[in-house]
Formats: sequence, C-alpha cells, structure tokens
Amino acid sequence: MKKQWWHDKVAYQIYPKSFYDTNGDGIGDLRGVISKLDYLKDLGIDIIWLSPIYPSPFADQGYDISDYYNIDPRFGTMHDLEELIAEAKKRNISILLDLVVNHCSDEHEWFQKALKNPTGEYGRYFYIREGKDGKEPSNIRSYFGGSAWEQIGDTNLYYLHLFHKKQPDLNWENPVVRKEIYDMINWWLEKGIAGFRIDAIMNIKKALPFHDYEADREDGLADCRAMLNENDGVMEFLKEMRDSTFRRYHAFTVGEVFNEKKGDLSEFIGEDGCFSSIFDFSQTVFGASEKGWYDNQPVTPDDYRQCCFNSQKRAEGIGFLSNIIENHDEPRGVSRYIPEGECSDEAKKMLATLYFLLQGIPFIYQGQEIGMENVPFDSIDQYDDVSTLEEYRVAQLNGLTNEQALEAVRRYSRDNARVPFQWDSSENAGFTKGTPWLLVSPDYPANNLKRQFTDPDSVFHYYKKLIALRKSEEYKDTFIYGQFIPAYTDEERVMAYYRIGEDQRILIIGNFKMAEQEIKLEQPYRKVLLHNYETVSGNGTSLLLKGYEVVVLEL
Ligand code: TEU
Ligand code: CA
Repeated sequence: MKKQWWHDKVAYQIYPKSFYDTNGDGIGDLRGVISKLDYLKDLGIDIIWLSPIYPSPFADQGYDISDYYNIDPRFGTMHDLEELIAEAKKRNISILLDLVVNHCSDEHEWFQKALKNPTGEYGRYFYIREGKDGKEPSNIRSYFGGSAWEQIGDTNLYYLHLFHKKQPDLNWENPVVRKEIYDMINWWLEKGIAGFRIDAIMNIKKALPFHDYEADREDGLADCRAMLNENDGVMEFLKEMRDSTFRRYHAFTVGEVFNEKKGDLSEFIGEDGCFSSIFDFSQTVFGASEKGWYDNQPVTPDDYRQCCFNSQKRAEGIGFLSNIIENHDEPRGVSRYIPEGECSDEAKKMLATLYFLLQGIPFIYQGQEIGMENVPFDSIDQYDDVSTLEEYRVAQLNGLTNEQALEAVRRYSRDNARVPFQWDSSENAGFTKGTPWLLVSPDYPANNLKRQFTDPDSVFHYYKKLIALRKSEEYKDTFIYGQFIPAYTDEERVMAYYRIGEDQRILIIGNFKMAEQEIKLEQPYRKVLLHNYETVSGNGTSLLLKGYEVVVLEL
C-alpha cells in the first residue's frame, strides 16, 4: 500500500459547542479550543476534526449552515479560526473542518432567493417539485421524522429535505451548485486547513424522477434510504469533487459513508479512491431497527468483535478505515459496547485498546479519553437533539409508556455525547462560568480530567500510553501497516488479534467479561507492551486473564 501522510496519525473530534467556553455565554468556542491545544498535543493528537463552526440557526446544531464562508459569532471570529490553524500548525496538529454540502440552512441566501422565485435560478439550487393531488411529490420520510417534503407557503410547490425542514437539500445535479461547492472547498483549503470530515455525503445522489415507495410504517411513508438505495452514480460526483478540490491540496478527507455497496470500498478509500478514508460504522449500525430506537437490539461483545473483524477483512489491502467507538451522533462507546453493570475503568481501557490497535486511523471523540459515559437524563425536556425528540415520539406512538420511551432514548440519544466536557470538579465541570447550553452530566465531580490527571492509573493516562505505543518508533510500522489476523475466535467474549510486521508479532487480547479466562499462547511472549492490570498471570505458555483484562504482547 502506498504510504500517505495521514496513515500514522491519531485524530480527535471536537464538538465545539461543548468543549470549552471562554466568555461565559455557556457555549464552547474557538478560543476554548485554542486554549486546549497543549492538552491535545500532550495527549498525542495529530489531527483535530471540528464539528461545524459556520453561521447557523442551529436547528441541527450547526449542521444547518447559513453561510459557508464565515464563523458563527457564538464560536468566535474568522481571526480566531486563523489563529487556531496557526497555533495548531506550530504544534504539528492539522485541522479538519466539517463539510456539510448535502444541504444548507433554509436561512442561507440561496434558499431565501429560491423561496422568492422557486422556478428561477436559485430554485434550481434545490429540489423543488409540484405536489401530487394536493399531497407531497413522493412519500419518503426524512431522517428526523415526517415527510421529507415541505410545502412552500400556500403554493403547490414543495422542497426536499432529507434531514430537518430547516435543512433543504442542495441540487447536486445542477453544475452551478457543484461549482459553488468546489470553490468554497478550495477557499478553505487555501486557508491552510488539512482537509475535511464529509457529512452525510451518500445522500447527495437522488433517484430521479421522485416517486413513491412501499410504506414501511403506519404513517404511509417510506424510509428515504429506499430512494437512496435505488440510485447509482454518486461516485461520479465524488470523483469530480476530489479532482476539483482535495487532490490538488493533498488533503485528508474522511467520509461519513453508511451504505456503500458491496465491492465499492476501493472506489472510496483505495489508492485512487474519492476519499482518504471513511468511518467504519459497522458497530454503530449493528442491531439498529427500522422501526426506531425503541426496537434496537444491543450489541453483545461477540457481535462487536465480529463487526470489527469483518471490517478489517473488508478493508484489507484496499485502504484505511477510520475507527471510532463514538461520535456526536452516537451514545458513549463505553456505555454501549460494555454490557450494563460491567463498565469499570478496566473495561474502558480494554475497549480503548481493542479498537485503537486495529488497522486504520483511530479517532477519539472528546471526553472519550476520560471515559465519559452516557448521561442519566431524567426527563424528555432535558434533551435538545431533534432526533431524540422524534424517537421519543415514535416510541410512544408504538405503545411504550413515557418511562419506557425515555428509557429507550436514554440509550441512544445523541445528547449523551453532546453534554459538556468534564474538565474539573468546579461548578459546571469547569466547562463554563455561565449557564451551560446543555445539562452537565451529574457524574462530573467523580469523573473529570483534573482528577484523572493526578491519578497515574486513570483512563486518561492509559489513553496517553496507548497513543504513545501506537506511535512509538519501535512498533508503529506494525500497528500501522502490519497484517491483521483474528485470534481465539472460538472463545466466547474474548476479542483478540495479531498484528504482524516484518519481524514482529504482536498479540492484542481482551477478556470481554467479568469471569476469568484461560488462554493457551501459541508461543511464549517476549514483552508486555501495554496492560490494564498490574501483573500478567499465567505461566510462560498460557495466560490467566482477569475480568476485562487486556494485554498487548510482543511474541
Ligand atoms: O449525520 C448523518 C446521518 O446519517 C444521520 O443518520 C445520523 O447518524 C442520525 O441523525 C443520528 O440520529 C450527519 C451528522 O453527523 C449529523 O449530526 C447531522 O444531524 C446530519 O448529518 C445532518 O447534517
Ligand atoms: Ca462561549
């Protein structure tokens, strides 16, 4: 595989609104990010992905952009962003922005002009269609619930929004729109950012002409994915975008790609692929029900292992996936993948090790490095996230009591990951001197960075060691380019694999349960590279793993 500058990097996602607030308005800001650069450098981070910081009405927390060329005043100024890029560069850290171009905000100038003249030049920037017999042009459902079509005033015209009604979809079939987007991307790359995380990008290609699909719920609508699955040709847009923008700058791009078709992976992340990488979402979509969150099936340790191993196989020899346990759209990984009641510091360290040493680019989501867990919200009114509110309604509609519906959204709400970062034990977890925009998780007095900093056995210090190991001169080649081979797959609730380099053989093994587990080694080990307990038990040829013990061994 041809080596690329991003292959050996460790990335960190910042959700700016909840990272660190410097002016007391309760909202995290760019100066907050600047002030924590040394912290991130010390942790071992090379790449920072910032969730959207552009002007936005915040109908979907900044993923509804009203001006692609500016910074929302709540986050700061363009000068702050330039300073952030420059300060990051001094520390050898690259900045990625979030590229949200499937849709913009309904408050974007383009859409405002389109509303004034829906059949004119700007009308063609969007998907505007006539209604059918006084109803929507087709029966597709938006991701956030309800029809994906919104009526324009009292006309017979409707515009398409696959997400919130304040997020009208941009018409990628229109070459003028594509040119606007590519110009904007290049403008940002010129500013010195290293690339982008690319939002919801598989949605840009619609199956035209629009038509009805078989309804899949009682609302008579069909999941919009039925429409998306029907089309071909997204790759033409993606390659055109790459050639007009990223490729010219040697930019790093990571696509939010959910449903690439079998065999397509090399077109996405191969040497001539449209992106540098795409996220591996196989664990996050596992067990997801078409009916809604209330019907999702939990991911067992063996399912988790299977998802990771399948993805490793799928990408083998093709390219680098980006590996995560969580992001701003998902519950906390430690609350999701570690079975209920078993979430200890040891278990958190084990999960960290198991995903981090897979082949690919590891991403850490803010707070993950201190083991932040899901939040015990105790009322639906405490949630802000649009998709949480919709899933609560769907659960109620399907006969769940309010308490059961709350229980269901508590497991999956995006707000689990969106609450403020827990810096210390002072009021509001040290996140703000004002009133935080979203509840602070009540566990912050016990779990916060300051406390973990002083404890050498903390999850935080473990993450530092894990990152350092992956980047160490001695082992990095094996962790980055070494072959991946599953191990001990017959053992239940054991997740283990080898990474094999030129003349190194490393075993990563985790006991994904409370009970002890004996493991026969294929050969005696030479060295313990990382471990979440003080001592390794067993004799030279076997290991006796304690509950949630993980160990990285050089054989
Ligand atoms: O998410 C795209 C996405 O496909 C959604 O299905 C998302 O996983 C779902 O809403 C979770 O409930 C991206 C962003 O990451 C997300 O924050 C935005 O809301 C969305 O695009 C629209 O821009
Ligand atoms: Ca602020």
